[in-house]
Amino acid sequence: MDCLFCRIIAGEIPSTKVYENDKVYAFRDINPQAPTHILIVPKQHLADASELKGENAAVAADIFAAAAEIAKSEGLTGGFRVVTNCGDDACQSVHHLHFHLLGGTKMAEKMS
Ligand code: DGP
Repeated sequence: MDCLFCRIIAGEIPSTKVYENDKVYAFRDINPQAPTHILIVPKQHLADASELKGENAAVAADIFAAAAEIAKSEGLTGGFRVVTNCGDDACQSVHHLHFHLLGGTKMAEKMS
């Protein structure tokens, strides 16, 4: 298994877990870009958001259901942002689908 996030999900590499269910694992980003910065990843290995189609479409629902729960447990009452980077133009660096959950501050209106 040479995927970093598969190894984190398997517990082979330590992480600060904030949420887990049978489909989803979430942990704090090692390089936070907001007061709250959590990575939400499907346990199923998908490379990126371009694979969220057909039989994988339910993965997106699982991720956003987890995001809403985590935002509540993290006290993000002012709101939050969910971002996924897909491919080189978006600077995706880990090729296991993941969503950044950001919050705890007023974020920039511009996203690129
Ligand atoms: P992206 O650029 O969208 O592929 O985001 C990858 C994120 O993963 C980046 O914000 C840093 C984070 N990250 C990379 N390696 C590790 C790690 O070993 N542990 C944790 N907690 N986060 C990591």
